[in-house]
Amino acid sequence: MARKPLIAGNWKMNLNHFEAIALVQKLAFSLPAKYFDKVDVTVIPPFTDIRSVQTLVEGDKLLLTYGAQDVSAHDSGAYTGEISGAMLAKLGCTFAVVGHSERRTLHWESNETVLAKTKAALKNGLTPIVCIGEGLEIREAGNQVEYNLEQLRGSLAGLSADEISKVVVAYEPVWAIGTGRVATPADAQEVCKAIRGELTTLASAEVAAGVRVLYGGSVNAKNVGEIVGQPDVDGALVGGASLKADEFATLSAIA
Ligand code: G2H
Repeated sequence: MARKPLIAGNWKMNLNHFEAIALVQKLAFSLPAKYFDKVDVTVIPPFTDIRSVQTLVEGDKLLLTYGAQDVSAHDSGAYTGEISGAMLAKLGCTFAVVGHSERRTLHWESNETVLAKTKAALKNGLTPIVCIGEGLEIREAGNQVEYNLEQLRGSLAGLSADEISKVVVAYEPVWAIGTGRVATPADAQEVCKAIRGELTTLASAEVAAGVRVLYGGSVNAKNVGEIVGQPDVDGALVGGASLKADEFATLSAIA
């Protein structure tokens, strides 16, 4: 099954309302509609910028989509600081990132939490971008495949094949995030291929063939071509380079 590449720009905790508008306007100018025939491009702003992005995307009928960097596992109620899947869906979000390593590490999110958030996203019609990835010690010990598959199984535990068919998986080795040290295309392919194999076991070969598996970690306009050229890498989750309109547009066009 042909998988359309997805380039997702994770802005992390950057850009205020005005900067968000300026970036999306530049992207709209640099990414003409024809690009969207071959690649899906999405931006993942902080919660506070989502409404600004929505206004531009809907007002100018842009083909760019957008999503959130996290979603609450809860539906509503006394959860101070949380944002629900229903709220994000109401703002027109397509995606919700779950289990980014910065949430797993800095906010102690377990696979169980990631699974609950994945379910909350699916329940509200959002596509979860489920992130997994090994630290440097695991990589140096050569245990990266086993470690990532364990995280994958934990983060998708008990989901039906139909639910799994609706997720995007992002492989982001922690040692490559924001460090400028990108995985080699072969490193990315090794783990992304193993992820697809595991999806066959968790769901079916048909589902596994359709799920998009992204690579993330220091992706830029120079290295994106080789990485997404790998047979099991279907796009990229881009951090730092997604804050620069020219570079993000260029790398989206290459993907
Ligand atoms: C990994 C990635 C975006 P960067 O976190 O999710 O960030 O491209 O800055 O390494």
